[in-house]
Amino acid sequence: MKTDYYAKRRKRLADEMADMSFYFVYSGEALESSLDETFLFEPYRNFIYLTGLESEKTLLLITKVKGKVIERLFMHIPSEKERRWLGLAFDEEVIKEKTGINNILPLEDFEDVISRLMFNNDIRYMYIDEVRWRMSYPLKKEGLLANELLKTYPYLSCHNAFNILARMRRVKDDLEIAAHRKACEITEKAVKKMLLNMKPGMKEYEIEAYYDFVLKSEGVKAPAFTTIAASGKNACIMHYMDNNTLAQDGDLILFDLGARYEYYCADVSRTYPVNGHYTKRQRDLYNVVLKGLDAAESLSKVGQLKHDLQFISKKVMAEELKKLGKIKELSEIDKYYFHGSGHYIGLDTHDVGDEEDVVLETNTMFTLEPGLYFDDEAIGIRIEDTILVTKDGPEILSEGIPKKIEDIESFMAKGE
Ligand SMILES: [Mn+2]
Repeated sequence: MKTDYYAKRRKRLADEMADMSFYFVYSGEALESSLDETFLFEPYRNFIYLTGLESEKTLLLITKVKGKVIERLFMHIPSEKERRWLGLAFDEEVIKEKTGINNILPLEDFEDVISRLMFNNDIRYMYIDEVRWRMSYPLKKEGLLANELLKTYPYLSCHNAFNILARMRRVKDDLEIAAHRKACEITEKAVKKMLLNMKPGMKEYEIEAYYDFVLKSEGVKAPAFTTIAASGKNACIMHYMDNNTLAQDGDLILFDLGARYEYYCADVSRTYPVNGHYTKRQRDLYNVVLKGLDAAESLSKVGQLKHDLQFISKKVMAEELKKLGKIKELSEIDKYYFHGSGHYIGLDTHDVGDEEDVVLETNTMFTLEPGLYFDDEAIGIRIEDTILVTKDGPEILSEGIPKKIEDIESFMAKGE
């Protein structure tokens, strides 16, 4: 049962908590976009990881007192008006069943529960859970609450549990792997739809629309990240997202995209010929990148230093470019290859858990994405796969998305 996975994750967290402590995490709220509109609500990923719940304005509190662990959810109970206008539902039994948490309380009760907890017990540690990408970002609910609690209980010792969760999230359980597979399957279906409909003279966004259509049809509310559809020289701009240029006959087009399923992200890049056929030159350069990717993928095994995989791709690509006469010295590859290759993937596209000197473990998932960018030839090529490390070696979850030149050309020849 799904619920068991969430319960197990919470237990692992509680096991890492010191005795006489409490932990809390907030689900978040939809952010204002303009006037009365809000952005799509994105639950805080550690919250959804521990509960499976997508509800806004919800706090999970885990207390550990004399070894006894109690879990509580504090939820915003929708008013009549909210039920009418937003259809916000609140069914305690459904929430209990979904999360495996039996104590469901109104959000306003959080203060009372903490007051009693602090008064009745010698609580020493407070764990908050706050993701902090930049020091300058405003404090989130967890940080604000922690500041308030520290003013009231200055003898509490406060810790951020974010990295405990990050290490947990690095190794995926079966529920997560299944969701990832699904995200990759949808991505595959969507890319194939695009390939069968792409023609010279279409705008990049027209091509992208075929991909979006499949995502929507599969119930994907939002992709894992903004799609890059970059034809010709646009492919040499790393984060080109305008996608409004005419894709010309003879151009290559670079896609970097991924569907999201139950918040699990796929991340795949492919570089295809707009007209269905690579020129000799495009073919040669494409195969340089593909060889770079293959070399790193074949070494994606348990115990491999993850950070080193990018250098393996780079070395192979440099040798191949030298063979083609594009460079004379191997070091000249830096002119054409200048980004890192690969990141963990999970509830976030660039997922957590990427510490120094970390080696690949069974059930870790990551991407490899070598690329070469030739401004002088208006050619940018990146090929990226989503990879699962199994005990028997790498499993490429995006393998079904055409990647070899002969497969691409024969697939595109089918047309729709
Ligand atoms: Mn990526």
